Amino acid sequence: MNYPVRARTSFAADLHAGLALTRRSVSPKYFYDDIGSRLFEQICELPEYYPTRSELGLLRAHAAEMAECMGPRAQLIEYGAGALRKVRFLLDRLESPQAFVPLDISGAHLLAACDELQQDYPALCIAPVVADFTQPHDLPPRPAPGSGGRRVGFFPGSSIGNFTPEEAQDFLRMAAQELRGGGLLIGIDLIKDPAVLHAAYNDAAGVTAAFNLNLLERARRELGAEFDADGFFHSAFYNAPLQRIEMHLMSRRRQALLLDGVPYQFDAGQTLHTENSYKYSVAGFQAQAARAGFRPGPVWTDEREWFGLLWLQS
Ligand code: AVJ
Repeated sequence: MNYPVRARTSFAADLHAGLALTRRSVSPKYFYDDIGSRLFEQICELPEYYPTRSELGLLRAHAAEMAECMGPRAQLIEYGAGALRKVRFLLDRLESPQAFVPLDISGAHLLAACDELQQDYPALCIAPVVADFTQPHDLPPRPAPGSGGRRVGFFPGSSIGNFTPEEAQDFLRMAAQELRGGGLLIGIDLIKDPAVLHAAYNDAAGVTAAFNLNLLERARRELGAEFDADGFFHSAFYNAPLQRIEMHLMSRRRQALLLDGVPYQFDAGQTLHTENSYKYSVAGFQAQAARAGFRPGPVWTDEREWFGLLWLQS
């Protein structure tokens, strides 16, 4: 395994900037410290949270066709790697992959997952990159021109749902360049009954609430932020006109959150917006990807059409 490439993040600077806005917000990428990454894995097991199960079902059933799209000797880039569970279905079917390159912002988590993967795939070249993949990042060199292998991408979990349409476009344009001559296998959460969506982000066990609140707890742990532990609560709802779930941390009362000595006043009911999770139609997403330089390819969806995996040719 190669030595990972390190990148810095700036939680403190971004949190200050987000708290200074009229509509306070912070990037959901800051959910994923070690505790947050673990909570997210718990979310994926929840009965109400269908995306992970739906996508795993699609991978189980169709990984051979997906691997076929990627071709032999592929260099497989995974954007936002997490626990590295889903990619195993592809690795089991890929013909002599050249390398597997998982990118993730959570370093400790990524390296632990790579160690585990390496044990089960001892011959696989794993080259992890600790980086925010929305920012310029290093990658290993492309497969040699004569090798017949292509650089291909895997972006599962509907992680692209966290991006605004403009950010999604930026990502797709970057990926189309980075993966030119190959393609991208991407998971998207599909537009559906809002009641189903609501339940997925308001689970009965309260894991999603803990995941959301961990963002503030992380600010307390890492940045020394001061606030009442019970001063904020989890709020998640479907914004139908914008086709997205919104998650917020809502203040129960008038109070101040203190960050580096700066007091940020919250009124009762005022929120810190922590996440958007956009839902797409297959045709709508393909049209957007086409504007970024991808040609639409095969599509796999579950029976209820709740989740889709799309192959996009670059
Ligand atoms: C990892 C962004 C796909 O939007 O469903 C799950 C994150 N947030 N529950 C999603 C999440 C609350 C998840 N993504």
